[in-house]
Amino acid sequence: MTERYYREEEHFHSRDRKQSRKDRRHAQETDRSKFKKSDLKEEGEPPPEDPNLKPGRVTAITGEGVRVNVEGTEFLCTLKGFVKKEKMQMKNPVAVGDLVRMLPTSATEGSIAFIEKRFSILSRTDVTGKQEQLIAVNIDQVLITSSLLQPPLKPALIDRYLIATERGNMHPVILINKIDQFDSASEDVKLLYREFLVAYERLGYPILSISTVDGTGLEGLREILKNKTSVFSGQSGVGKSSLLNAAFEFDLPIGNLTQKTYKGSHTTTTARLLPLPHGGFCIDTPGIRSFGVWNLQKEDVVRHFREFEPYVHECRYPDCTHLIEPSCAVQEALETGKLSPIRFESYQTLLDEIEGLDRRTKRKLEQEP
Ligand SMILES: Nc1nc2c(ncn2[C@@H]2O[C@H](COP(=O)(O)OP(=O)(O)O)[C@@H](O)[C@H]2O)c(=O)[nH]1
Ligand SMILES: [Mg+2]
Ligand SMILES: [Zn+2]
Repeated sequence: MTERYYREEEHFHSRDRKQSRKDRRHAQETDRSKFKKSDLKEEGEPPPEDPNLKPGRVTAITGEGVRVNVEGTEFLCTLKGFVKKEKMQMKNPVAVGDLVRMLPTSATEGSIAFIEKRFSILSRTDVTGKQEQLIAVNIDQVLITSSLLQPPLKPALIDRYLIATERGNMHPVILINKIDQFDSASEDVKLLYREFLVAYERLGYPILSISTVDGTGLEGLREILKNKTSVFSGQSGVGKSSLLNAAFEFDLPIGNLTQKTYKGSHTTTTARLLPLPHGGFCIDTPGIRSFGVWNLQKEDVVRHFREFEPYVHECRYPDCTHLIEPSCAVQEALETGKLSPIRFESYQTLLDEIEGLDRRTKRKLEQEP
């Protein structure tokens, strides 16, 4: 899997982990009063009262370090040894959007001493499946971006983002880009698009059909982004960077779609927090091949399909999976057209996947001596 950006970020964090162990040891040897265990700041604790510390916001994480904006000036920072230990055990203890306190060490460099409590987190399961990987934090809304045709609309992927958005305390907005291709689309694609709109609008999700080619929806997008912090998420090639360029005249690199997969070529390699000309911030993220919701348990899935709820209550089996059981109220609702087949399929796919993961873990455990 080529996930250049995340590899770069990973490289930074693994290097930093080693460095911070070294820092801690060195500090303990030179000054016993510093870096004591009690110095580890707990989540939500007030920041250390050091007048030299400057409040800033993380704008990007690259192989070189963490970029922190302090009153308009960018500093390239490292993480100080006592940044929370548990955070160090995450895939990436610091993320784009983090509010931090940093100690300048020169006019352009510094070290992060404290990370403020986050009010929202967009994360996913990392490629190993074992750790939470932060994509961006302290954001108001996730623009779940997809395209109509190239790559094709994938409601199951949109549902995963919807779940992650809900769990991470953010508002979702669904963007369907490349709507200029509607006329040239097949009847199947047109039908799926229409069914999608009906089902998701009924659920109350805001949806914007948009095009960077003919300008459809760009004014609406600017309105949505105004004075908020937003993150653009979605498969590579759907047009996230193009949308930002078209709406705000940014100059972000755009990818070519490969003929075979219609996926982009990972032109955006680093998530970046960009100030918007009319107020607000947005984060363009690099494309990811797969998106797994972090720590999603089988029992939790149905809660995120909120329209299933009345039928779940009616269901006669308390532990019904609503997939194969006979005379299940959820399936009856599906058969009588009260529930959308798109949503049901997505529910099924998610459960199957979690089951599959479970089975794999079980098999592994059984194989272990
Ligand atoms: N037809 C059409 N193509 C678009 C539109 N927006 C972007 N593209 C194309 O989609 C490809 C991927 O765009 P890019 O912005 O790099 O996608 P990202 O990976 O999501 O950032 C490029 O070839 C763009 O020219 C659109 O509204 N309509
Ligand atoms: Mg891009
Ligand atoms: Zn049931």
